[in-house]
Amino acid sequence: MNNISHVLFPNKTLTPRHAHLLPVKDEHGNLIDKAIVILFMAPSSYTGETVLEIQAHGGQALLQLILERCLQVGKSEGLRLAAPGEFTQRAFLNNRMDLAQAEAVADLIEAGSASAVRAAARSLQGEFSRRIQSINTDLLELRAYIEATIDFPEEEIDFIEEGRVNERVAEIENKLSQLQQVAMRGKVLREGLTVVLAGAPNVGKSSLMNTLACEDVAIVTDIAGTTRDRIAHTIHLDGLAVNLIDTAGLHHTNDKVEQIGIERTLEAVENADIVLLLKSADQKEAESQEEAMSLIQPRLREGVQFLHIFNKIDLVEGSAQKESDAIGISVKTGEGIDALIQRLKAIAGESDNAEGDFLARARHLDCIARACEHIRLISGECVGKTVGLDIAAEELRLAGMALGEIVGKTTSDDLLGMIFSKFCIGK
Ligand SMILES: Nc1nc2c(ncn2[C@@H]2O[C@H](COP(=O)(O)OP(=O)(O)O)[C@@H](O)[C@H]2O)c(=O)[nH]1
Ligand SMILES: [Mg+2]
Repeated sequence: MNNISHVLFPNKTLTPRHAHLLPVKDEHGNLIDKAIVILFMAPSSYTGETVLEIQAHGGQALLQLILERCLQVGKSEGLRLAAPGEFTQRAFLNNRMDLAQAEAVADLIEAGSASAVRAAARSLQGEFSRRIQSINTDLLELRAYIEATIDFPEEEIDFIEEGRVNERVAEIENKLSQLQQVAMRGKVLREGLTVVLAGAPNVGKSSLMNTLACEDVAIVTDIAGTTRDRIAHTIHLDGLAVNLIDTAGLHHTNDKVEQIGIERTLEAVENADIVLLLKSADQKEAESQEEAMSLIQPRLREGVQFLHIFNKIDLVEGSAQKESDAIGISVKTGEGIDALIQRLKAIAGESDNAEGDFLARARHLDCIARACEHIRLISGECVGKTVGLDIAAEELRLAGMALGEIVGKTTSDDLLGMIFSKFCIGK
C-alpha cells in the first residue's frame, strides 16, 4: 500500500485519517484529476486493513482512468478490482462486524422506504445481533450448568431445581418467540408484504387483483379455471411494498394443468403474509368454497393473517350472509374496496410503525425457527426427569448453533459466499 501511494503521490507523506487534496497523474505525468485522498491505517478502517481512499469527481471515463492508473501502479503488489461485497466480507472476516450487520449494509443500500432505512440502520448498529447474543449467552450458561450437573450424577435433581433449569428453558423459549415476531416484521419491512388472493374458481380473485393493481394484469372471464398460474404484481400502500399474487381457483380436479396451478396456489399460500380468502356472496359455488377452504387450511403458516372476503355483494339483496369478521365487497360496483384497502394498510402499518424493529431476512427467520424447534423439544418437560440431561444439553447446543448462523459464527463458507455475492460492487 505504501508503494502504491508513493508512486501515485510522490514526495507526499500522507497523514492517516486526514483529507489531502492531491493531483492524480497518469504514467506520463499528465493530470487526470485532483482528488481527495485519505489513508486509513489498519485496523482503523472499514475492512480493518490499511486502505487508501481516492475520492475523485464523478464520471465513468474519469473514474475508469483513475482505476486503470491505480491497477497499473499496484500490479506488482497484486492489486485488483474488488469482487461484489468484498469490502464488507473482509470487514466481517476481520471481525469489524458480524454477519447480520454485514447483511444490514446491503439492506441499507437497497432499502425502499424510510422505515426500512431506519430498521436497517438499527441492524447495522448491532441491535439485532445483541438480541441474538443475549439469547446465545443464556443458552450457553444453561448448557454449561447442565453439563456440570452430568458430572455429578448422584446429586442431579437438586442441581436442576437449584439452577431453575426448567424455568430458564421457558424464559429462553419466551425470548426466542419475541425475537421471532420482531424478525417477522423485519422481513416484511425488507421484502414487502405478500398478499395472496385465494379461493374457489370464479369468485372474483382476478377481478379484485386488477382493481387493486389499477390495471388489467389478470384475465377475467366467467369461465372457471381461467387463471391457471400465479400472477404477481407489486403495489405500494403508504410506502410499503405489497406483492399481490393472484392464483388459480382451488377445487378438486383431474385436469393436469389445473392441478399444477392449484399446487402453486397452495405454495403461494404457504409463503404469504396475508391470505385473502375470497368467497362469492351469492353462494353459487358454496360447495367448491368449502372445498377451497379445506385445501388451504393445512397449508397456512402459523401467524399468517387471514381475511375472509365476500365478493359480489351486488348480487344479494340486503346484507349478505357472511361471517362477522368478513369484509363484503363488490368488485363490480366498487363497494367495500376502500374498506379492504384500509384493512390492508392497517396490517401493513402494524409492521411499519413498530419502533425498535430491525430488518430481517428469510434466512434469519429460518435460523430462529430452527432454534425454537430445539427449545420446544425440551420446554414443558422436566429436565433430568422426563427428558435426559444429555438430550437437554444437546438441544441447547443445537439451538445455539442455529442462532450462531445469523451472526456468522457457525455459518458455512458456501453460504457466506452466496450472501456476499449478492452485494453490489464497491461495498
Ligand atoms: N356481479 C359481480 N360479478 C363479478 C364480481 N367480481 C367478479 N365478477 C365476475 O365473476 C366472474 C369471475 O371473475 P374472475 O375474476 O375471473 O374470478 P376468479 O376465477 O376468482 O379469478 C367474471 O365474470 C367477473 O366479471 C362482482 O363483484 N360482482
Ligand atoms: Mg382468476
